[in-house]
Amino acid sequence: MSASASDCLFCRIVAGEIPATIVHSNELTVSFRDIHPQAPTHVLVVPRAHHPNAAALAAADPDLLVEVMRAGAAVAEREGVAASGYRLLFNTGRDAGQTVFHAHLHVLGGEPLGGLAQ
Ligand code: DGP
Repeated sequence: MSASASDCLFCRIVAGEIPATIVHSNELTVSFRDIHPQAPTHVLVVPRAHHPNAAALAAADPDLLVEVMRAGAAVAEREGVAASGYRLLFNTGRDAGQTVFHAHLHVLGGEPLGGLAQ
């Protein structure tokens, strides 16, 4: 998969072309606040490299998927929700409600989250 896609919103955030509130970044991932938060903490972790969804990321670069998960756990620690609990969520495909086709991990927490759905 290509390192970036010029028409991809999250590639443009990674490149600094579109502003976002970044809470964590490293060589492989960037984490920023969701523009429409669904919980007191709602951060998106994206790989810098473009992969259209989590399944494609897992198939192409499983080590990078692990790095995304590790960054999600680091974000939860920094946001102060690790002890009380948090949700890590990938929407994959249309029926799951995926709207941005660059793999992204939702980190949700800061309040009781209820059932399975976001
Ligand atoms: P999903 O439905 O899983 O594809 O989640 C996409 C998320 O991306 C959604 O919760 C809203 C968020 N989002 C969409 N556009 C922007 C943006 O321009 N900036 C930020 N920070 N988040 C965005």
